Amino acid sequence: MANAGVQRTLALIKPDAVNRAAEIEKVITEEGFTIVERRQVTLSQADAETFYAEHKGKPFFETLIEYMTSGDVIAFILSGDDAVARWRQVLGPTKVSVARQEAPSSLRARFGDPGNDSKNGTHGSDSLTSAQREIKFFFPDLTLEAALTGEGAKEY
Ligand code: RTP
Ligand code: MG
Repeated sequence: MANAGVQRTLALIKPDAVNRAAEIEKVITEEGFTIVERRQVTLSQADAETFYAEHKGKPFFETLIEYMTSGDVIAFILSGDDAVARWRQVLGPTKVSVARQEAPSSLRARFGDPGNDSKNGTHGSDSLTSAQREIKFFFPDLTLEAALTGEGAKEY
């Protein structure tokens, strides 16, 4: 398969894992991603509902919104080769119990709550289209072009 090239993706540390942000950031850099932007924010109910609009009406939606507004989240723009798919790979399966079985070294296996299918500690955009939308959502001050190309973005 052709190399996807350098991409940007949106990563989140969810509220229950924010107290372990340093360990998660270490994994981010060890896996070869560059942190282009980082921002700690508290999501309002409306923010969380907008971010997860695709899940409105699903049985876990209310629990998910409650979880995502229960404390700060940390948002990152990550840059790297094939970043969208590769960051999803680093996350592991959505459910922590499954992640612990199938990908014990993944972030969700290590930092999620195995007793709760919502509290999986971390997020990553599931496609380039989602990445564009989610980067714009968390970093509205960057123009979309800057967010994608790095022009005008801070270098760390
Ligand atoms: P995310 O969007 O957070 O990166 O997770 P994902 O793509 O792997 O999974 P998705 O299907 O988009 O689900 C979004 C988030 O909702 C919570 N969830 N709870 N109780 C449940 O059965 C359940 N299923 C999903 C998780 O926090 C999941 O990450
Ligand atoms: Mg998702």
